[in-house]
Amino acid sequence: MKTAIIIITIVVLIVIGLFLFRSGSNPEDINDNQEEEMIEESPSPSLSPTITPEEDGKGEVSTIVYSDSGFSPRTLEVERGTTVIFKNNSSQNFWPASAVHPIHSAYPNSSLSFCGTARAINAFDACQGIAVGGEFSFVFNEIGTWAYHDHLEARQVGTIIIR
Ligand SMILES: [Cu+2]
Repeated sequence: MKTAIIIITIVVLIVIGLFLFRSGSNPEDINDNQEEEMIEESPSPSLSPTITPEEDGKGEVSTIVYSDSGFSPRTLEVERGTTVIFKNNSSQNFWPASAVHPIHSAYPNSSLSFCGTARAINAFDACQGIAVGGEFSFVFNEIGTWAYHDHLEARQVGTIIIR
């Protein structure tokens, strides 16, 4: 009988411990973005390495090379926050932009009609032909599967998966 009471007490303590651990870590998950922004404003060397979540690709850079045979890699999977550089190694100008040609509005806050306006800065759209040897870079903050193309050679397409 005593043994049973001891076992039950231990089980109850473990359950309480688990409950406290989980309720203590949940607010941290919900406030991920907020905390990251706060870290940017006031860098704290002792906190930033532990709080930065693993799935955050902020600061990561990936490159897609465009040649006369198209985009390579044709499908790129990266973490949210990654900067993707589209490099023009083809023999003519290129214009990377979100699907769907010709309106370019598949990616959030994107549209060919935003080019030349203040909204262009958030649009997944080069908004102009990029010369041979030049590049266009864009930071992907939206999770999802995003098709894109070369607006000047619309049969050349690719996909970026943001996880
Ligand atoms: Cu287009």
